[in-house]
Amino acid sequence: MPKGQIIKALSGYYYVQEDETKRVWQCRARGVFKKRKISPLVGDYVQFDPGQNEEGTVTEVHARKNELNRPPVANVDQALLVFSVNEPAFSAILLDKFLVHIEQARITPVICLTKVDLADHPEHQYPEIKAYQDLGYPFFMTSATTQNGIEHLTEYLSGKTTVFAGQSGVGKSSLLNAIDPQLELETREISNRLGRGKHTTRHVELIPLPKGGFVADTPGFSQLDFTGIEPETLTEYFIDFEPYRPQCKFRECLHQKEPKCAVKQAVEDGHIAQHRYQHYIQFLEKIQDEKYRRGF
Ligand SMILES: Nc1nc2c(ncn2[C@@H]2O[C@H](COP(=O)(O)OP(=O)(O)OP(=O)(O)O)[C@@H](O)[C@H]2O)c(=O)[nH]1
Ligand SMILES: [Mg+2]
Ligand SMILES: [Zn+2]
Repeated sequence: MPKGQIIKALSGYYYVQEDETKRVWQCRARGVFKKRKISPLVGDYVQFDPGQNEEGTVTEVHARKNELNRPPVANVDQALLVFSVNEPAFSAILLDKFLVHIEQARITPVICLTKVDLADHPEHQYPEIKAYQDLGYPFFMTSATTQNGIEHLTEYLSGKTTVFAGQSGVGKSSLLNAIDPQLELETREISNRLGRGKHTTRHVELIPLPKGGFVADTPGFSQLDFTGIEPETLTEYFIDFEPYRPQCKFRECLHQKEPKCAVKQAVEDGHIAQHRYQHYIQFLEKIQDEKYRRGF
């Protein structure tokens, strides 16, 4: 059986790129996957039976390095969290939710602030932005309109598999078109002309980059929950708490009401941004509430 990678999923079909020939085969998934509750994802390495009549079958999904449900994709090296300065307005709480979500999946986050042409000084308009520049994750500022920062970002993405994630309309597809104009991905202007609704991109697809590597363009979304996160593990997803956590008096410190908490001290001393800590507490309370309602 030939081997390949799923590069697109659309209307019940999986498009598998064969390793050897690079040819793309249109496949269905075998019924056994449904029984075993496995649903193949874009990015999956698979075995497939090319079949007859141009329709193949995915027969086996190989073990994944990592996987995300939102957006649905597997085996990625990093996630580019795309946020626009304006239209839609920058949201620090949404960015923190995305960071937790990506960290939980053990994928490296990269932050990208787009549409910088729409603000004279993004950091003045949204003072929280400064905290993300200093957080320790790679950070980019770009504009698809002026090409600002595109070259730098393109270099950074080369040779890796990167998933683009962010709300609808922040400019994910526009950014990809700026990176490789030959892609001609559909963006909102084009979809308006075609009279389409809210989400311009409607499926997940792995797109090869000119200098190697892939990017996954995805439909935008903003609803994320904290499924699978325990109150005690949330702290691990806040990179800026890391240097202080070991100094908390209690080993299982939630940095909430405990005395002698080094994280709370670091917030007070200005080493951790206030808003980051506030979001942590909001998320923690939400997780605790859920747990309480589930009856522990
Ligand atoms: N001013 C400005 N507008 C931009 C920029 N990038 C994208 N836009 C506009 O923002 C709108 C949305 O862009 P898209 O690229 O379709 O956004 P998307 O994130 O792919 O949206 P979905 O596919 O719905 O998730 C379009 O009208 C773009 O022209 C930019 O750098 N500057
Ligand atoms: Mg899009
Ligand atoms: Zn603490």
